[in-house]
Amino acid sequence: MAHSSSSLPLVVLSSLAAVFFAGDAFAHAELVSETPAAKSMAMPAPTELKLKFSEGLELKFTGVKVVGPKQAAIETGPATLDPNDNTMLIVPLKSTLPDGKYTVDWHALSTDGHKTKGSYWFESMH
Ligand SMILES: [Cu+2]
Repeated sequence: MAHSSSSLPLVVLSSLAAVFFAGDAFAHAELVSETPAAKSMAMPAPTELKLKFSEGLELKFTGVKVVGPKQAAIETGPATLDPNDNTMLIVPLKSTLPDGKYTVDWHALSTDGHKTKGSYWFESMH
């Protein structure tokens, strides 16, 4: 009796560690690449943003918030997934971006149910 109550937590801990390895390292939707690329200068100004993830996405819980020069919120059209690739998020921009620096805050829910988020910036010149 005393043995089983003290050894159980160890079993739980080691299986949690296994889940962490398998789940975190390989299953979450991490941003793989983006267009315009992070820290790049886009010229001419982009008409859409493309974000490529490592896993399939749930569109309903995946999106971006774009902030431009002077902290202005940038209007985006409805995001879609590439019809042939559910790891590719496409976000249309509603009007030509004024020259300046843009920050893209993204959040994603992968098809395995894990949430991830991150941020990057690019510069635009038309
Ligand atoms: Cu995951």
